[in-house]
Amino acid sequence: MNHRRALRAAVTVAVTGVLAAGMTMALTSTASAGTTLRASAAEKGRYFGAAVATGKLSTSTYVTILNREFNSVVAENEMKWDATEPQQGQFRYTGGDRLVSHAQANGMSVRGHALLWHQQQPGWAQGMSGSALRNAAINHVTQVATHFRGKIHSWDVVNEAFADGGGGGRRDSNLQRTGNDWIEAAFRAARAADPGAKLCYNDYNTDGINAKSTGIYNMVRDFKSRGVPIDCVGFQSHLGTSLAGDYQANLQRFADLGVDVQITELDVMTGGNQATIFGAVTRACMNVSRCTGITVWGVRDCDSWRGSDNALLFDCNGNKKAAYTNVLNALNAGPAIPTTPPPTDPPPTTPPPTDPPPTTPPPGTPDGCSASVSLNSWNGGFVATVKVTAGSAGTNGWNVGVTLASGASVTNTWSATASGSTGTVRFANVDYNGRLGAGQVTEFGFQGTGSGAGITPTCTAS
Ligand code: G2I
Repeated sequence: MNHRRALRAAVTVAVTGVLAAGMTMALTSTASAGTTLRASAAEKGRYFGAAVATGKLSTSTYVTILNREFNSVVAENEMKWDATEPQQGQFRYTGGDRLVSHAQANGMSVRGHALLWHQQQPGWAQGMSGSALRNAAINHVTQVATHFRGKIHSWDVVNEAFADGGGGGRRDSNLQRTGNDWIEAAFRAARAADPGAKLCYNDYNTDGINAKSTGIYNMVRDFKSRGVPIDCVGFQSHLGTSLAGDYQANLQRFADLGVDVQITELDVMTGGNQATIFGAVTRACMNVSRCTGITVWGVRDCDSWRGSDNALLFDCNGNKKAAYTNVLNALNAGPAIPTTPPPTDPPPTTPPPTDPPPTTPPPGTPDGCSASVSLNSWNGGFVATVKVTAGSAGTNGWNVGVTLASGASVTNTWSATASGSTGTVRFANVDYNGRLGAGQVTEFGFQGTGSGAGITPTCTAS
């Protein structure tokens, strides 16, 4: 079904209590008897989440349900571009930080939504184009992912970039007009900024094998073949009165590409089939071992952007609906995500070498440090990720110099401090990454305008 865009705010999620065992349990379809969505999902190695409007975290009915039933949250609006960078270069994290705190206090993980999207852009970005917009967008990704670094389970790096209708191609937008590589540039910047977060592409009308989901499938396959960092695909699943027969097969074909899949914004039109569809979607996820979690787009019907559709699991008074029961039963009946079995190989029969460590460094390991760069370039800008490797003596600190092409300049830097922005620019370690043991590696990055061609870093250790 189509998106409806005028809505209401939504929900909150929280949870306390049992985050039980999950991952170590059953490898097969062992039924369990969890009595909350979060406990039942966790027993099967998965999360069950809700979209939250932080304004509702002071509403007690809402928070009670959130904390009891959910172990994952996503901000319905507060981590979007318009909310986090209302003026260019001025970042505001109040709502997002509040949600993260609530999650941490209640044993919930956080999905980040969404770094780049054609909707809900701040006014200043809506009016931009070309390399100015590309640079602003990549800077946005870098800044926001850096701010929340280490706190986000999965980021929707790019949201809704494919067109509806039969073509299976990209949606036109100001971002798309900066060049077809904008999506991969965003994923690379997000990886550099928060290497621990899973990076997802998220979209709607992808609930089955159709032209749009196939367009996305082809992009993911291409990204995997070229090493573009993508870890997961989100299927929003804003559903109507029926569910495509190949819903599960579609999830599975993406999983078979080597990415996780997640149901990210589930809600279902009210009516005779609502509870059945909620149950079927949950079963489909449980049957796909790489389907790692389900998020519903709000807590109670009255919290939903879909207004009178009554599209969620709890009624406006906070009572569980039939759909809730079907979801809970499907979680309890489903298989757990298989855990990776411990290695069964016998331990090596040759003893480890007992020679004393060499006193001279192996050839090719300089005494000081070395640096190498990987570049993510587009027409008009680039992101450089620099790997610093300590030599045989380790480092107390390091300093990396690069000479930029004429016309190029550094616009922002992470995990290092830059001196200068054009010509020869030097990057010094920050306090937490200067001290490296022999052979140890750290990374920093910077974004620039102009061409990144020919950057050859040189490293000096102290
Ligand atoms: O449209 C449903 C969802 C489709 N996928 C991406 C999601 O990010 C999207 O969420 C909705 C929110 O549920 C709405 O709450 O995104 C809408 C914006 O496109 C959100 O609506 C906005 C209203 O348009 C604004 O007028 C309002 O100020 O919510 C804002 C905060 O209540």
